[in-house]
Amino acid sequence: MSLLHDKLSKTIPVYQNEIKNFAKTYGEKVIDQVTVGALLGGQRGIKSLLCDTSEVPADHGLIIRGVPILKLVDKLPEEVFWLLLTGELPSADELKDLQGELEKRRTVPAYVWNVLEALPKDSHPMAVLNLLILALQRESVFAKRYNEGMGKDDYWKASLEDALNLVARLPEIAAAIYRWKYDLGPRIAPKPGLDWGASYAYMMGIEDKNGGFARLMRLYMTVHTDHESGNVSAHTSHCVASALSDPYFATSAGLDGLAGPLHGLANQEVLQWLLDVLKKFNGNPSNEQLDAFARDTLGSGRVIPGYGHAVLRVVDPRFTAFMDFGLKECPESPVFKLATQVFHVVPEILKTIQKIKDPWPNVDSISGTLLYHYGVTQANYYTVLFGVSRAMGMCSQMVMSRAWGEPIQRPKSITFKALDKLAQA
Ligand code: HAX
Repeated sequence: MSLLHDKLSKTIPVYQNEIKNFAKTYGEKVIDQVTVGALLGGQRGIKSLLCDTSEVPADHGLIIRGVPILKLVDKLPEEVFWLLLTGELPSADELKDLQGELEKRRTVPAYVWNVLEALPKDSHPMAVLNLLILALQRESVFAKRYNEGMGKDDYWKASLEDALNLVARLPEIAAAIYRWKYDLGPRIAPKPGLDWGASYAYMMGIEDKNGGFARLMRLYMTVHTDHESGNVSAHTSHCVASALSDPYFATSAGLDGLAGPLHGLANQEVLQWLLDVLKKFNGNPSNEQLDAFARDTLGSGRVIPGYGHAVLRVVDPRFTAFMDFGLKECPESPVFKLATQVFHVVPEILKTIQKIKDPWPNVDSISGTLLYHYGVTQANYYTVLFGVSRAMGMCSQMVMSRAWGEPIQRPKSITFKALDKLAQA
């Protein structure tokens, strides 16, 4: 058994008991109300999900298990994975053990490559990623043990097995998608001894003389892991897993949601928007030109991608993490420079539009510019990188939900007629 499994075997029973007793004591306590506005507004802000892996206060941004994300930027993604699951950062021995587990589990079955090769090259990389995760579903330990009659107390253990196996394999799968999709040559096998993020960078085959791309990939994978449970991808995977669909089904479903332009696909949209600006002005524009370009986008009924957020009301700290990285590693990159210029111009415009609640940049407004600098110029791949990292968060949430025994989710829908009646009453 892994040290992670051992640790969770000690902490999870305490967590289970706490929640069971809490439900008994406070089951009838009202904690929120549903207004007609919230119902018609995408259930925005209704407190109706339990998530202990992370939280996102509107005025702070992402906090993972009590640690603000800007305090985690020097950590490896696998350290954050441990933190998400256990509530503590791993010791050196625990980290080594987890890395050993991931290395041991990372071999991708050959049939996955057959599925990849059979797909049309013009498939969106997110469709390919999600299909390959589904292809792996037959490996699910959760599904197998469930069919063998596993008891409820063991659900989290089987989910953890699936989580570890999936997280271990995703970098090789995602790197293979990159090389296949853009005709970059044969797959690159993992190199022993590399950490999880650096290994992903290596398998993509990007030339990385000073290690900058590996550093970016570690940061990228660290900051994208989790964002509490109400966002579309986490919420979806959470809901699917509540039916006891295994982590392969639930992760693939969640990542389908990540592939929407209002969510994770925004990073692809941002890069395209920035390249359009550079093309139109034959290089970096003046602030006045950029202002006019942004107003044109808004005037044509489109959103400015990478700006605004359903929860945040401050600059996304993940944006700050990438901004700091870019200022240190590639301050002269034209596309990165443009993203920093947009940060000075666009919020001033968005602040003047009353309906927009958050005029500030989110993570997607800048992440792609750094990838672009290192040669990952294919914007429609960016959400795959996001997804590989986010799988850690979704899987961690699933382990915790199976641990406390979350029942199948089943909110209630009502007809407009019934809503009208309730509103008039
Ligand atoms: N540009 C133009 N209009 C915007 C806007 C932006 N960046 N952000 C919000 N708005 C508009 C909304 O479209 C909405 O207009 P309508 O009422 O006409 O539909 C209005 O302002 C109110 O929206 P809001 O309450 O401020 O924001 P929402 O919670 O409804 O939506 C979104 C949050 C992130 C979807 C929104 O800000 C947006 O579309 N941003 C651009 C896309 C983007 O960057 N998405 C990534 C978000 C982060 C993420 O999930 N990453 O994975």
